[in-house]
Amino acid sequence: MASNSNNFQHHNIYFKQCIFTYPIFKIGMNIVNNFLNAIIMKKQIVLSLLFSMFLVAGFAKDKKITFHVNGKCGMCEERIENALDIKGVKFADWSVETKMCTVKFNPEVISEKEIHQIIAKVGHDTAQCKATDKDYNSLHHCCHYKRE
Ligand SMILES: [Cu+2]
Repeated sequence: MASNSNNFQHHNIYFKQCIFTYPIFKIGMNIVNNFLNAIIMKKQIVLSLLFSMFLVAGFAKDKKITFHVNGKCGMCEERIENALDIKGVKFADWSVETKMCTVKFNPEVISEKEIHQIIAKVGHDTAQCKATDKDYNSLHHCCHYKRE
């Protein structure tokens, strides 16, 4: 009998502890859960923001233009295309036959005017920007195209 009542007392103490600690434990778990959920939500928001930024960067910005650039030979082609191998320009092609230059670029990084100036700086007159005599004269003699 004595051991039985002892057992009961033990249970009673344990039960009382449970009643006390369980709500605290539950509140604690809720806080931890909310905290973890907040972190997961934040991660999802950051990931979707990054993803939409990638989409905008990849598709919305490029502009394609085609304009006349004076020149003569394959060396001119190399010179013009190399000059446009810069930040903001995605694609550049100049044709010896047609003298037309096609450029695909990001207008937020480089302007159309700057593209014309860059080509003029290496000695080639463009539809919008004439090379200086000094820059024209420093071209290889094979490349001295007829100026308009
Ligand atoms: Cu040339």
